[in-house]
Amino acid sequence: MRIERVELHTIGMPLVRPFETSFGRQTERDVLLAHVVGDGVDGWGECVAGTTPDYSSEYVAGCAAIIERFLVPALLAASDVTADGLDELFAGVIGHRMAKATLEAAVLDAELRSTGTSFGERLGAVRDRVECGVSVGISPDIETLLEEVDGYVEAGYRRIKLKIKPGWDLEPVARVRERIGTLPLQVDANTAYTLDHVDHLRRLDEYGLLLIEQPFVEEDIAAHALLADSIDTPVCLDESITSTGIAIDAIQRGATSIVNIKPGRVGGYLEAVSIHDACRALDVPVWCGGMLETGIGRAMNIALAALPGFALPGDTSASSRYFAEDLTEPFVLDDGYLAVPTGPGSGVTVRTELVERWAVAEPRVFTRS
Ligand code: OSB
Ligand code: MG
Repeated sequence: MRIERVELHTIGMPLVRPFETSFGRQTERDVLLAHVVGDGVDGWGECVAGTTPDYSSEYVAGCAAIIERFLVPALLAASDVTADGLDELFAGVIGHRMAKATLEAAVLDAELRSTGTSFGERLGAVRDRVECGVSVGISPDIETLLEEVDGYVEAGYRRIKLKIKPGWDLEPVARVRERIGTLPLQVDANTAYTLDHVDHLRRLDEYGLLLIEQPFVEEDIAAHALLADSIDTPVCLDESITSTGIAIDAIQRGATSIVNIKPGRVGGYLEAVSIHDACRALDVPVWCGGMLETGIGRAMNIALAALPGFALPGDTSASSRYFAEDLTEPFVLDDGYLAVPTGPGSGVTVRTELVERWAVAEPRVFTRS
């Protein structure tokens, strides 16, 4: 398609529960949205980067800068843009995968809307609904944690994930395990540990966890392989997995036996499918991570999570887990599942009045010169 116009919107969406970052608590989710228009159709994509660079080196304002200065000019200069061709079109920009993924999502959405194809059909979904888990942040105390977990169990979530860090691991895990019985449970350390903690982490083995996610820094594949050798709980990488090649390498080196796939982290949905395919060929199960997405990214993630290799419940929670009001029609949990959207593109409709109401800056508009 010929892209005529790209709009970038930055909004602040009120969260129902504050989100902890190393820069402090956030009560709003800052979201950068890309809206592309061309060939009589339009598409939306959202950026998964956070306000601050604490999950990865990317962050909202940095993504906006890369998109404005380098990626949008490339899109508007091309005579024919396809989602499949974006890798090559953006090849001059090294890294910045979350920024690239934002535009990929918008272009895919527009492309699929023009042919009446859904994300699920395009990506290769084999299910019409996906099993959902929920990610639970570090709580001020155990009682608050148990209350929050009780609410999610009551809502029907099929797997609980607890964030852990040194000083907040064995006790919360033991107490939650006791509380939820045999409901699947896993933990996510977001790089909070070092190799000095191996003996300590081994003590998690007695709680029958599905997996431990990203205990060590992103770059240290070798440390994860060492841990995987000395612990029964499967090791799963999140932050470290930024491409298909790195996924294959980490699997072959014994650093990860389950992979968390987040489309934004790997540069988009097409790369996410490629990682899924590679993992499947190596018999490694995958699951869909989350980045507090609005209904736009959530719709696309649910389509992805319906691919055959997504063997574990994802952090694909209902809209109400995050927002009192979502940017699209809300995703509502039904018996622990979310339905895969079937309409063209993402299958959801962006409520543009909310994009306006929650705007934190004037939209930036780019057109062909
Ligand atoms: O590590 O999976 C993570 C949120 C932001 C950044 C990193 C992570 C997360 C989550 C929340 O765990 C998952 C979600 O419910 O979207
Ligand atoms: Mg994680």
